[in-house]
Amino acid sequence: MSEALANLLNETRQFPPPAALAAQANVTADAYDEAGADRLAFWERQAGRLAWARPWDEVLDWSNPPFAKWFVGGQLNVAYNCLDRHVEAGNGDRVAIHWEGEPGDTRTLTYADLHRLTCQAANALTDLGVVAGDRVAIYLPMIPEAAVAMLACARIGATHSVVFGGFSADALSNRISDASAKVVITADGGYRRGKPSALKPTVDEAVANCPSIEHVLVVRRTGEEVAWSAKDHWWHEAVEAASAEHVAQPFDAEHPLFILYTSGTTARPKGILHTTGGYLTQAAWTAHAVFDLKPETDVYWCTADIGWVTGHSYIVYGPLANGATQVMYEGTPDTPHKGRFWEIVDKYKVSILYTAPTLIRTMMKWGDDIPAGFDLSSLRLLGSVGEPINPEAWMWYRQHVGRGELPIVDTWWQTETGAIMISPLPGVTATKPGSAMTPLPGVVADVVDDQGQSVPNGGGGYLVLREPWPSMLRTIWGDDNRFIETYWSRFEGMYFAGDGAKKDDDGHIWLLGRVDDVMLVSGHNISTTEVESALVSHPSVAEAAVVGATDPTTGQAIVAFAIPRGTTDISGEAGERLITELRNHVAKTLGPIAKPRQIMLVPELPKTRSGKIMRRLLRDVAENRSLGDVTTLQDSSVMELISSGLSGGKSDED
Ligand code: 6R9
Repeated sequence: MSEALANLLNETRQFPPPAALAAQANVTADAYDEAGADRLAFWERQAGRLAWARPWDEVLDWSNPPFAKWFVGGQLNVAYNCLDRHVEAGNGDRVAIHWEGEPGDTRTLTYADLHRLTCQAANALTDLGVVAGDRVAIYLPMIPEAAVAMLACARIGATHSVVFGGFSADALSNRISDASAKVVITADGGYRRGKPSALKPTVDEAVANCPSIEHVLVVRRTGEEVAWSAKDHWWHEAVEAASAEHVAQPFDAEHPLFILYTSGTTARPKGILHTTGGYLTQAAWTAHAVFDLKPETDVYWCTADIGWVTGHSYIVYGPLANGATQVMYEGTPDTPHKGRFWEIVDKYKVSILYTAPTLIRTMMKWGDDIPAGFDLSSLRLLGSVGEPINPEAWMWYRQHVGRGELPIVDTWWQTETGAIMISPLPGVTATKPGSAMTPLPGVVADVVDDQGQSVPNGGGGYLVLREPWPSMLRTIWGDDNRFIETYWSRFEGMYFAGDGAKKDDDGHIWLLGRVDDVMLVSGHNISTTEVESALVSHPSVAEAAVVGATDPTTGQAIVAFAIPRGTTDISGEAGERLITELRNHVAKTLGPIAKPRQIMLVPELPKTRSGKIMRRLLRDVAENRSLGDVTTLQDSSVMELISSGLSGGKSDED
């Protein structure tokens, strides 16, 4: 039988947790034993970290798989857990959000401030006729009102659907219609790359096609002129006029908390539905365990957009449920200069930084001297999410951001899983650069072959989850059949995540990219991640993407796109030489089977808003080129080809 996925990359470096962190860690190795002995009792204890208005009767009802019910019969209010209980405990003066606008304006919101604003927004939404069970769309820039809007919905039991501020009117109206949202919360605009970037016109265009929308609440952020209709209300007028008194009602543990759309590779977006008790339990516990959050002393910063699941679980619900202090930043990392992120770390004395591999590789490309120009000594823990992190990017992160000593947690999870599933525990795990290591306590993951059989150590295949988990998606909004088809049909009784993975000789898990992207070269299934990591391990490469392109001899051939590091000379013959060297470097690192047929040196790669490389577009480019044309040096026509498929940079893909 053929192997499901080849295991080519061999990485032997390993870093134990710093002794001081391990000695004080929130979670120790005992957690694995406890969860191993009784998984449901383990999750029950983590649910106990929250405040419940009514305790549950049963931890898990799995009598009708794949439709799970967690903490059956329990009742709680998510906003109460994220705000009121911290204020009641005497921590109202603690900073919840240090907000930094892109132009440099700032706001500081304590837990008492956030609580007051959320109560007012809850009253304002109620005044507009929003009741528990209604859907509210949120289309906002990275401003505190985004968190307030989400919490206000949660507070009154309305289900929010946050849509990326970069999406088109079409994408927005499809999502509003699919969920029949009653209200949309937006802003006049936000700041991006030094300029105001309008949002309201996109909403106006979308709402014109959405009869379900009764009201539009508009936050004033940029002060730019906006068109106005009878449905529109200024946020500041509605919210500021509303009472700050609001008693949070408890909702059932399985009450719908939010819908978040992911489109994957096929057309119609899927509305991933998350509910209340299980979601908050796992979001809160993982923030506590994986980031080792100490609410009294840490300053935490997750650089994700709030429209990505990472922003939901690790800006809003996880950190706030723990009473943490965090930084929220509106803008891009290179505005007004390429050191903006490090300046923010320095300014707010950030101690925990959670970001994406795409950003780390971008920082690598910009050069080591940029982080070196700032005081990053407040940092004590680094995290990564969104894509496999190549070993070289991991090492760069540790070296140039983490002073060569900080632990890195590479966290694997998905919109569908709701919270982190596979990750090191920072005080326990000896990490390997590029590996997400082991499933968290209470999570049962495996790598299986085509037949659904567990692969032995050293083998590659499909990443699956064998047991339900509290923050799992409950269904696809309005389409239970698609939920079953998409996630539970490939392997009997298992959730299939869509990712390829391997177990190394110690049984540690390495993510190998989406199985849709796997390349079939002369009968071997080769992962994009391993070839990309081999390319990035060359000192002249900052970032790489590879795709399989149809090839008359090998079935598919590997075509690579590489972004050179900082000062690399890629003109004329130097470029030709570099390409030859890179092809040989990959062959030497992974074996001749993985040698790219063709490498193009490019200045940029097409990415989604959450930083994932859109290999589909690169495949189009790769397959349209004539075979003889092997070397293209910073050929702008390559990028024109790529960008012509991107419809003005507003990608509707995540
Ligand atoms: C949280 C998030 C999910 C997909 C997932 C996988 C990729 C995320 C990763 C990772 C390797 C990691 N992914 N984290 N791959 N290592 N640490 O990203 O959710 O936007 O739904 O994407 O992202 O392919 O299946 P989402």
